Amino acid sequence: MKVVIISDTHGHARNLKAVIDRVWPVDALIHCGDVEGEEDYIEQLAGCPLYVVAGNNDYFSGLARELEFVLGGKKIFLCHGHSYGVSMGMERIREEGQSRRADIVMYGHTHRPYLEVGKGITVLNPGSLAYPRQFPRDPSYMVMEIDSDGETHFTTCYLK
Ligand SMILES: [Mn+2]
Repeated sequence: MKVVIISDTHGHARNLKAVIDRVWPVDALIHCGDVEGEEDYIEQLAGCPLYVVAGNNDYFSGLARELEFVLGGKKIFLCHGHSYGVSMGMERIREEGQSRRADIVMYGHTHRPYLEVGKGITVLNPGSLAYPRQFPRDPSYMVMEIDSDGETHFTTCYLK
């Protein structure tokens, strides 16, 4: 199973076309929030199941703030992360994921890719496809592959 994770497109999801050219077909697309009204456009473009949550800039959106779901036997906790102080550190969001017995926590908000593969839990942020803040400022996304043994592999990818 192959899944692409993106975040913080802020109404400028056009970079998703380049990701689709590179990575598709995939089994699902996950968006960690700050989608700014483009969820239908993104879902049509992707042509696969879309899991998306509201970010702090999705004021009037009817999207869920947090989601829990299972993909490839892995329990995923998806949220934008601003409610768990992710700009200050990963402690609170990691603890929240542990209390929910999640295998993988996915968040956004910081516009910086982050990947922490722990023994019990993995915490990740794909960065922003529209407004990257890490150096160098290349738009980023992540690919998650779950193999037939149930092992997960994560790759952070950049558009240059
Ligand atoms: Mn944002």
